[in-house]
Amino acid sequence: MPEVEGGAVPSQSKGSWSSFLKSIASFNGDLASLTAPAFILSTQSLVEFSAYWAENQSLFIAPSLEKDPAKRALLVLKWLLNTLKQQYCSRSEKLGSEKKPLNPFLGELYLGKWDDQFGETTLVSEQVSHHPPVTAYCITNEKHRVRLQGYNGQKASFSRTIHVKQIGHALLTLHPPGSELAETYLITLPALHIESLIYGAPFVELGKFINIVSSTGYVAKIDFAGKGWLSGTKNSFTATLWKEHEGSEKSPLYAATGQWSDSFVIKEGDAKRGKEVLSFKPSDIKIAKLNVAPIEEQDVLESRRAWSKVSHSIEKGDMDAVAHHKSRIENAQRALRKKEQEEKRDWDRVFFSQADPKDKLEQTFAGLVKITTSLGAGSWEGVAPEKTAGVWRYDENKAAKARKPFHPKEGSLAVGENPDGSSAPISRVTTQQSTR
Ligand code: HC3
Repeated sequence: MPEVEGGAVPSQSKGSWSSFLKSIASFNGDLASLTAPAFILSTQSLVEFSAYWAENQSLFIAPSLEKDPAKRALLVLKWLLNTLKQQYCSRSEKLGSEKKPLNPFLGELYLGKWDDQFGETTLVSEQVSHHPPVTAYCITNEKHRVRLQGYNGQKASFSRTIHVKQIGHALLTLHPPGSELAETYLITLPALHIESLIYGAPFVELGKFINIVSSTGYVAKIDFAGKGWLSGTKNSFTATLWKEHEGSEKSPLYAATGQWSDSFVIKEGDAKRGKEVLSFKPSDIKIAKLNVAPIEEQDVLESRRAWSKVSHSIEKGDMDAVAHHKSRIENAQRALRKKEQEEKRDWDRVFFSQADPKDKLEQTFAGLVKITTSLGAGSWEGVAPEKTAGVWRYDENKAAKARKPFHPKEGSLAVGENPDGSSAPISRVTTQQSTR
């Protein structure tokens, strides 16, 4: 990668890249408001990112096959460490840099399944809030009784580069072999910042920590110390796993060190003296892409169908058409919000609802939150309902009733399409060579 200011920026885009850099120095923290140059726009919406959690199917299922609770907790840690490469650097590896994803509209859906030797695993990802932007997801394998659900929003700031705090959390629920008792793992989300912005080839580096706290009493902490921080090695981390009241971060059962994007080792006991039990390379793991319905079979609210015209225009580099098709969706969304306000009602989420404090899961969750907070994660914003428009959970009752068309009355209106599938008339918008 050229280590020259703007060195990776196509020559015709140098001007727009430096204007973009100037604009982010004073942006308001709302990532959606960033207007990025054409070459850095992605055709993928943020609702699609939920799939990264389970593309390593064998590792996602593995904990539910393990009888020993300590080893199960270790397998959860191994799975999670492995998801990081997919979540945070698979795009820049594939595309040469981290592009700016499409901002999901309220009600946008990304649905699909993995079907393999582990049976069927389904993904439901839904944009449950637009202001602030929040995506909720639920990934379920019925055969092995594993479910991951969670939601996340982002809060950004600028100081030398873009820093992003993630607000929200994930909950993994599984049933150990032969047991009817569910166990739950609360997973916190790491902070991140963008590296190499100045050179025009942005990529993600993780910061702060992730905690995994289990209802079985096992606790793991992953500390990130990427390039430019403590160790100077890109994507580096140290992790420890211990049992509450029996061990501690300083005297763990297992410790892992390495680079989450490259390779790491897991040792019994502490990282310095312990015996190696496993060495691991995320790139050796088979990645299974999610099967998504062909666009013509998708609902109007499904991401790839809704954004298809925008995505084609980005691929063709036709920025006028990008702006035109984006504003069709944005205008339709504005009109719908206005209508809802007038009629004093809210958009119906198809798969998610607000958490019900009376639920068993919420009681377990409250206990896990206490442990997380006691670990010194004082500034943790994993539960900040005012910043994520609530605490979002998968709603089995809603999901059982969900059928296409998901919003028979307003689905087409929501994306600016006529009910017959044609585009609603809209005045053509022309812009400069950059768009949100
Ligand atoms: C910050 C980010 C959008 C958010 C992305 C999140 C946090 C979304 C949830 C996933 O589970 C994990 C994840 C991975 C990457 C995060 C993106 C990286 C860059 C993107 C910014 C909005 C783009 C900034 C623009 C530019 C041009 C620098 O890439």
